[in-house]
Amino acid sequence: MLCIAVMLAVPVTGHAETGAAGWLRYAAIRNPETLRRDQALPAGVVLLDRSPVPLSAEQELVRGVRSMLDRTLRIDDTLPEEDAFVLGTASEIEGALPQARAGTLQPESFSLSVVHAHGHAYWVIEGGDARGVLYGTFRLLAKMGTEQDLAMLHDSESPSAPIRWVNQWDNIDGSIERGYAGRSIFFDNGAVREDVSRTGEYARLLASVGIDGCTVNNVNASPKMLSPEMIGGLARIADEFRPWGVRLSISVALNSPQTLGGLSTFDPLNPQVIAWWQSRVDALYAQIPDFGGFVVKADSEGQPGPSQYGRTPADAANMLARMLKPHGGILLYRAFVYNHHLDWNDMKADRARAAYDIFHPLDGKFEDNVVVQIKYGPIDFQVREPVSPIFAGLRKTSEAIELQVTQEYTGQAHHAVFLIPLWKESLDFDLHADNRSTTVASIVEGKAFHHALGGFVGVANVGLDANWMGHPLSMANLYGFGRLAWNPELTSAAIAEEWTRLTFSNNPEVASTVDGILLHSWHAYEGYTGSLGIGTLTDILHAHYGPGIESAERNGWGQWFRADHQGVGMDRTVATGTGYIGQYPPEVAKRYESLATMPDSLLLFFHHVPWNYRLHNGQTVIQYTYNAHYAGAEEAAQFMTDWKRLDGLIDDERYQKVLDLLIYQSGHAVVWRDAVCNWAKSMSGIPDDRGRVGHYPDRIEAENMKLTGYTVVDVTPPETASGAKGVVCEGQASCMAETVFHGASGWYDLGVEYFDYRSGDSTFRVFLNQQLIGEWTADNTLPAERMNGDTSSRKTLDGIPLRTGDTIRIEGTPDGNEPAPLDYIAVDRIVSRTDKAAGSNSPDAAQTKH
Ligand code: GCW
Repeated sequence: MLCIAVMLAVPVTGHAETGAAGWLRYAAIRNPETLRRDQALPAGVVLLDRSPVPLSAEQELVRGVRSMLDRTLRIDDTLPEEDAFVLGTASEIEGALPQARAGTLQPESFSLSVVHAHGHAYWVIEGGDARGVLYGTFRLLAKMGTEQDLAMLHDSESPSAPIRWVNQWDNIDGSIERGYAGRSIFFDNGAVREDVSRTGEYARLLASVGIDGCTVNNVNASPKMLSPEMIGGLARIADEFRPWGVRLSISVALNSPQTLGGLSTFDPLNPQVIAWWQSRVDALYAQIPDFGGFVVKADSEGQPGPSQYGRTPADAANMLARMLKPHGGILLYRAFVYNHHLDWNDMKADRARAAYDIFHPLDGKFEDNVVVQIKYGPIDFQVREPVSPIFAGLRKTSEAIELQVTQEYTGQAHHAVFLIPLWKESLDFDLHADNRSTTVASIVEGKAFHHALGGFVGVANVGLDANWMGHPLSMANLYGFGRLAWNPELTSAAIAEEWTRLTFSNNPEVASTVDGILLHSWHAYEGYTGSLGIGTLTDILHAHYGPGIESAERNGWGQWFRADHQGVGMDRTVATGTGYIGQYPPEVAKRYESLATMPDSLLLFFHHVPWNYRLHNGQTVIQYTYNAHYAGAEEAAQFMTDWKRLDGLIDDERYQKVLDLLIYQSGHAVVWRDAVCNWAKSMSGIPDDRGRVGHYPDRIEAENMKLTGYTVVDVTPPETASGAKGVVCEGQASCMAETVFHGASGWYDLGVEYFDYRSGDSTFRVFLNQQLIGEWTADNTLPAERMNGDTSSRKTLDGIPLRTGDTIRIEGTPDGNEPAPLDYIAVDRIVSRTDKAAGSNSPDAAQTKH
């Protein structure tokens, strides 16, 4: 209790942090009790192996202790005659301090213990190999950073699986596909960038959570990745990675022998093609002896593949795997192979079936260093999907789960969405193969079916922005990915807590506030985007960001939910639908086939039902849709309010950055809510029984205001603007929209809904009668150049005293192609302010106070 009180009394203000340090901030420990306890820690460190990876461990320990405890550890070569940290692999510990040996340690594992010998205490970090020493050291530092009692040090950990990799979707021109934090840390202008120092910092972050591999370029790969110049550049990145035990790998395009090598074919069974690949593999290993291997996306979304020559994925994978094998390299072949020209009119067509249909017949035909890399769900990183049935469909083939750390379909670093609970649902899901327990985690760990390899791949897409991922809270996903890959048994709450303490503060108020936001965020996002398993409902043809509901229907991409006036949902049953459910092992298939046992959360993924179908939770599909979207938007608004509790308790820079993002998110959540609810209402013809949808008494539509210079335009899709219309200022220096306030006098929050294109920085000024009460610039980087669900944004002016008859005027000044577009203003009466509690909600009363 005492320590909590002391900590709360020391606010951290004024001090700015960019987020570049991630969770490796090693913040100074202030809690006097912890400091007193940590007095007992030794003053020196001995490293028994001076190879690069353990050397990083030693330096990291010195750096962390210096930063957290304000002390410099003395470095010794041999065991000193005093207490010390002792770092080494099993055989070295055996030689120097046999009494400390932990028993058999697998590669990459570690054991932490305090051993008393020769009258001294030794804090031993023993690794199964060099990486194990590094991972153990980072674990020890995390324990120190979260103020655990190190005197009790006793921990022994092994990674769940050998493959714990990140993929980066970086293009060689320096852009990043689905990256939301600036340009590539690896490439620029067609080559590896001159300054690759950020890549070493990235590897350090990765190693600190046990990630041991990084694929540096987009799975939509450029053949130029295999040119001699590029290989030289890759070797420079590998040099940065190596001290952190991170192996470099690349994605390759299967047509490289043709486009880069000048051959007439890229048939994987052609001898010349094979010889060409061999020459490239030799060149890679000559310069990068610890090269990790290749990732292959083929026959998918326009990428070249073996099907062009009537060959199978196994033919292509094995050809490459055989060359990598003598070097210890592996070949990851992505199961994300599907036809994106499906026939909408064919009620049996189903994209979800593709991975199983293609890969199940190939089971047992792959080399043992091939791993099939499988997205968690059968479609594409949606806000909720069932697990892919192919996880249970490969008994003799190693598998890895692909998770998307970068928030493509989940808010693109503009929305806070902590993805660990989503991933946990997939990993914990029991597929009941062979009528026994086979969770997805146990399958990818290689345990369930005794696979040689297996593991976890996270599509990370960090960029050059100082804070790596754009949204400070997004880093929790990278941290959590590493932690889960290391140990999928960890709970979401434990991961959130650890990350928050290391990233922000050990202050319990900070920890509980941030954890609360993180742990509710996925559910909130699902609530206001796509509930009941319908899919994310974003514009799937463009940015994959804001609402764009109908974009998923009536085209070849197969992200259908088949909504019409009668009902909604994809019938994937065996009885009447696409038969997809039959790809699951019988126990799971039985549960999904029957509406009686179908979980509500995935209903529309598996079944087509009437809009008024009643869920297990008692609500109809349509009413639940309305309720979930309103509840989700309310939760998002609550995050903003909760975050304000941290003012003064964390550094100003990150406090303000997250606050601005949460304010934006709460506005965009309303855009989502309204778009989906209005669409669902017009589709179903069934009104909201709580009267909210389509009735906005507090809104004044821009198109109904008195306009000077502004013109009214239709917005498409219509549900992405209130009243389906907005106003634009075109061919004018500036324009005005004006209205007279007819409501009751009182305190109000004034929300201005406008559109903020990717380019152009329009400015807006709001006047109450003649008084300027707010102004801002629309300079956010949102992914569209027009009025739609991607660009719709809200600015809220809090606490405005309005009187009946007041004039509210907005002046918009366009910039570039952005015509200062407006949608509406929302005039929300404040009911919970202290003025109200004091018995007055009159602006007259409030004004006399000044
Ligand atoms: O989610 C989709 C993305 C594509 C991506 C593809 C894939 C790299 O929209 O940008 O391409 O998946 O995973 O291959």
